[in-house]
Amino acid sequence: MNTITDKRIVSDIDPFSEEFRADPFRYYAQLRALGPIVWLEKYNIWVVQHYAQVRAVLTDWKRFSNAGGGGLTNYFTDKNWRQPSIILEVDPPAHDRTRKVLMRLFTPGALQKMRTEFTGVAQNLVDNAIERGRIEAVSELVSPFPMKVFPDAVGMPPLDRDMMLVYGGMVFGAFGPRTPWYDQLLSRADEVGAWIDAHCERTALTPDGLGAAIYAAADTGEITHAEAKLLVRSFLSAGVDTTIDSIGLCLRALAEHPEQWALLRADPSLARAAFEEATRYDSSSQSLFRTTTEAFEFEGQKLDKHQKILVLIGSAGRDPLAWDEPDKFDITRRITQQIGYGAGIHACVAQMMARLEGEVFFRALAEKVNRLETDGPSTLRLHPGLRGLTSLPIALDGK
Ligand code: OVM
Repeated sequence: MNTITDKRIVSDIDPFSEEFRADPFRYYAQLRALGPIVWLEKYNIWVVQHYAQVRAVLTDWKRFSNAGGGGLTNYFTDKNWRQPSIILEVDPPAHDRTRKVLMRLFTPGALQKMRTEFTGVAQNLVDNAIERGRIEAVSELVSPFPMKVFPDAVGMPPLDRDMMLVYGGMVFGAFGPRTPWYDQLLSRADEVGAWIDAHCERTALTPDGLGAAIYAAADTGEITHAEAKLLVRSFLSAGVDTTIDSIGLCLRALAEHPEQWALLRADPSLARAAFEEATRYDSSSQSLFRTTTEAFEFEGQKLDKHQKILVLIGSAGRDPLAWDEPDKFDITRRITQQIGYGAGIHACVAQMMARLEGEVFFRALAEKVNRLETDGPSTLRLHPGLRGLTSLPIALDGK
């Protein structure tokens, strides 16, 4: 009998259940009340839920590795459905080489060019929404934005929305447990995988986009051409659903907090801060996984080698030990410790592009829209994967 192991705090909470996903914030508070690290008996995994422990895990890549896979599947012991990501699901030194190539894409100049292009798209979408007056915002206003600006920036032809949704479901659904819903999705893995692959080929990309810039790093020998293709795949995997869902949740937060909307409408320069606050308060990426590389003690608890840790960044963003009035949506909050993009060496590599999309979208909205209200109940996606809305009816008037 191991006395350290006996200290384990056990919970039967299921973070992948529909009940949990319908209101994760209530369960986060329950988990935080239990202790700094909790054993989830349903999946035999650890979970951390406080800001300090979340940051500690994410910044200790040697002991909390990404090579075990981005989700519940443990690559140290089991095989995954798709070839592992060569940036997300590897440790240094392999990680540093691929990360460097992507980091270089987001220079101030590149972002400035994107800003100009994104702004035109956002303004058009907002104008169309105002013209209609009452819309289902997810399909008519929110998702068309990343679906247009992202492939344009990468240098891809317009993307098939249904294919992207199915692929996103597969990538992020794979971070959860095997369920009938997930198996059903995976039945299309060959077809969707081939479609994605074809879009990542150099010949499918324009010569002036981010995709071409990734292939340019292959020409200099920094990475191989096969690696370039996989990095384009990472872009396509992580870059569309995440921003659609985060912008949708931010829009809902604004529509449901009229006083916050009034602030933004009066001062559109608050758009970036509003999106930053939504990334803390309620955004698409609520959790990440790490896998232990050895046995060691963490927070007085013995962890074994190759154990999975669920890292609840969404809970860290609501931790009262780290934030004043964490459950309040306050777009004037000064955020210097954002955790919504993760932390450490794997923190979202395109976070400046994500912030830019949010800023540009909400600035266009604030500049053009006067009344913004919910127009019926919104619905959340409840199966495992990203947090996001499947519908958001809103009513809006122009200025
Ligand atoms: C990747 C990838 C896929 C999904 C998410 C992600 C949050 C990365 O294929 O590299 O980062």
